[in-house]
Amino acid sequence: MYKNKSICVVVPAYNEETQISNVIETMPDYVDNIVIVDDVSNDETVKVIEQCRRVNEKIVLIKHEANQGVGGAIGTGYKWARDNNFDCAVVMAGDGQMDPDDLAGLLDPVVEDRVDCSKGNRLFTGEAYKKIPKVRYFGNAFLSFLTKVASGYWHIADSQSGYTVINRKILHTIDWDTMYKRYGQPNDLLVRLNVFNFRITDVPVQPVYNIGEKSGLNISKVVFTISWLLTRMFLWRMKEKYIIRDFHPLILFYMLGGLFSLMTVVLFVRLFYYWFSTGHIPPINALAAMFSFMSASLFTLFGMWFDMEYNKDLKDK
Ligand SMILES: Nc1nc2c(ncn2[C@@H]2O[C@H](COP(=O)(O)OP(=O)(O)O)[C@@H](O)[C@H]2O)c(=O)[nH]1
Ligand SMILES: [Mg+2]
Repeated sequence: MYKNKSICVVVPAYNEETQISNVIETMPDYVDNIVIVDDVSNDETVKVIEQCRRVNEKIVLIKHEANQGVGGAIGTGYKWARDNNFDCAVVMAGDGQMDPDDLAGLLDPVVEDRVDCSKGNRLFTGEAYKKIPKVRYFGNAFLSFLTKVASGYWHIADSQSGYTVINRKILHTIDWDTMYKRYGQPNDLLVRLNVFNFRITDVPVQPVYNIGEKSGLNISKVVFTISWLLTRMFLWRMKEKYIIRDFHPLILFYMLGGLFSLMTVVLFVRLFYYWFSTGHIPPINALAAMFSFMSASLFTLFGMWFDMEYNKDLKDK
């Protein structure tokens, strides 16, 4: 128990035979249960966990029958926490990249009911730029920007950090079976939380690298799949939040922004085609392309601004 709230830590683990025992041993005492979800690891992960379980009765081991990916494993853990009536569910990786000393700081805003969800942010310390490999750092920055647009949580950054705490209300509201099953899970969850107006805050945590972890993530591949996921989730959120639950004019701004963006592309392609085939640009064509570009940027920016305004209270005050 932490400040009278029961705490369940969900640990997704795939081929972590060298790392998992350290995660278990360094778990703070106030954690009530550690639910480790193995995803058909093909090394000795399960054996190591079973050994630890003999001396540590807080451990619950769930074994998937087929590999579902890290998001699928987190969903399984959350459902266990929900069905066992926990107050808070935490996610910590099985490779030891989440510092247990940061956990109390993440739990505080949730157990004090200032927010419904808190998330670790590794960028506050300034150390991150030195510690996180560069390709990942910039991939993360790009995805964090897209996640702001898609989720409407403009005050949240470092979207790829999976170190999170959620409360009982979230556990019982979100449909965990439909949550994204692979590396885009943190992004998917943020968009879903926004539709239900859950409050969320970022808490500074330490970036942990070079402790023997081996990442299964290929950043150049994941940037494309998560961008596509975020595009779909953005459209879904617009429908759910601003059409079904409310009718907000920002939807018109975003729609006009999209329409003019499409027109801008068509007009610029036409312009270059003329340029290359005849050697000159008809002024009316150039004017139309520029007008279309300006309208697209303005409408889109206004859409974003309204969205930001609508969600500005969903944070720790
Ligand atoms: N259950 C499960 N866990 C996974 C899977 N892929 C990764 N993980 C776990 O998710 C955590 C983060 O994965 P990792 O590859 O280290 O991602 P990174 O730290 O963002 O580079 C680690 O604890 C992995 O063991 C999977 O397919 N299933
Ligand atoms: Mg890792």
